[in-house]
Amino acid sequence: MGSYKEKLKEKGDAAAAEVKSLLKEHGNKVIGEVSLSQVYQGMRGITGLVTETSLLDSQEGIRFRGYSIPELQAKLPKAKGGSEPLPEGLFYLMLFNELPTEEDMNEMTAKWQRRSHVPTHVFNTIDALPLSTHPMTMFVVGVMALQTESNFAKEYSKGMNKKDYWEHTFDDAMDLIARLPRIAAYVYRRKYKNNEHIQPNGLLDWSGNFAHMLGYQDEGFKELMRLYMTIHADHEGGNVSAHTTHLVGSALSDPYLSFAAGMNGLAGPLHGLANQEVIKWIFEMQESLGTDRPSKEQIAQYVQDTLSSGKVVPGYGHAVLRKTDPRFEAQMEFGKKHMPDDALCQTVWNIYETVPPILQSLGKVKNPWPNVDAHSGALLVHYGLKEYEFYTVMFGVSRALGVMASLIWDRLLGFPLERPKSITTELVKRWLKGEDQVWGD
Ligand code: HAX
Repeated sequence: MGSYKEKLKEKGDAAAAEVKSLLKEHGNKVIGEVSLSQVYQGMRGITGLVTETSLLDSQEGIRFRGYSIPELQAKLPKAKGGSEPLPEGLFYLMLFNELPTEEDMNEMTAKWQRRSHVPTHVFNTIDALPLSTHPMTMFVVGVMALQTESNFAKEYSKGMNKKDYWEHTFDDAMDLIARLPRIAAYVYRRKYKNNEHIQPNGLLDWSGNFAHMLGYQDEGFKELMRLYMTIHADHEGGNVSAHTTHLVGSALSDPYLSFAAGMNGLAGPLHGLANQEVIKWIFEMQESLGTDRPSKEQIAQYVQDTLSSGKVVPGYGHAVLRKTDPRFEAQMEFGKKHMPDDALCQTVWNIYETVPPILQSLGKVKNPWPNVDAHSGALLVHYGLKEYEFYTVMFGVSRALGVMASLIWDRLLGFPLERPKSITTELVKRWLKGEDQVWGD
């Protein structure tokens, strides 16, 4: 057993014993109440999951194993000459609940490099899709084709002991994370760069190599990728991509199947696809106004037009957050440092000043502030990555870090099949008349 596995087993056994005794003593304690509107309206605010890797506070935003984004920026190891945190370090933190040293981080980079080979049939499978296919579909199809490599599935079919689930989940998670940048870059170069592919550079870190394979050699873009891959990695367990990965994984579907399922959720416009929608919406605004520097008055009018045509303002609002997303702030800071005069970034900042009071005035939007997706596209466009349909794939590569670390922990803690109770409106009506009960047995 390699040192990572020994370390994980030790931590996993201790945590599982702690949870067991916690449940033995307090398992019957009631953790909250559920209202009928929560049942009908997306289960908002119902505490029903344990996700160890990160925790979201509605006012403060995300903390990864207790660390905020500015703390990660200060404490995680950086690339030589760089100032952004390396996602390898974040994965180490989420996995082991310990801040990595420079050496730990280098070891993670080296392990991913060694595991990064993508078999040819994956590329051939992607090639079978028409070029018009959305990049997220190509990405998910690539991940599904890679499922042939699942260690977990192979061991399960041989009759694996349930005590070993976590170990093979760990192997699949490490392989998958190592291989995703290659698949994503393949999708990008196939669709947008004439099928001219760039071989990986084994001397680069995970994000630097991703930038290189996409075809962006600028150091600034590599730094952006390190920040981007860090801040998009995890957002506790209830968001659609994380929850779906966890749910599908709870059926003991292997990590490839579970991650692909989560990615299909990320591809929804109310979730990860919002990053493409933001840039599309701004490009359409620029075109309709005939300027790349719309005034705040013009932006306000365009927002009103968007709302009156029955559409949402993409990049604004959140199911949990009630303040500006610190992931938006981190990207704004990056923009102000590296591209303060960029017309698109300035438009994003003007939208930030314009949209919240308009959404507030509607009286129904619970969070009028920007989320992570309101900013990411403008930074990518600055470096030349204008093909906005690809943006959610980049989000997906990053999200693998959080959902895979969580899946390993699900298995270390021996979490069971997820199976909440559902009801019908007919039953609700009988319950309201006192004729039946709505809770499960
Ligand atoms: N523009 C217009 N209306 C909005 C809005 C926005 N940005 N955000 C919320 N609303 C509306 C809702 O559509 C809802 O209207 P109805 O009652 O008429 O249906 C009402 O305000 C109440 O919604 P809410 O309770 O504030 O928000 P929800 O928890 O239901 O939804 C969403 C959260 C993120 C889906 C929502 O804010 C939204 O659609 N935002 C725009 C899309 C977006 O940016 N998504 C990315 C979110 C972050 C993420 O997951 N990134 O990956």
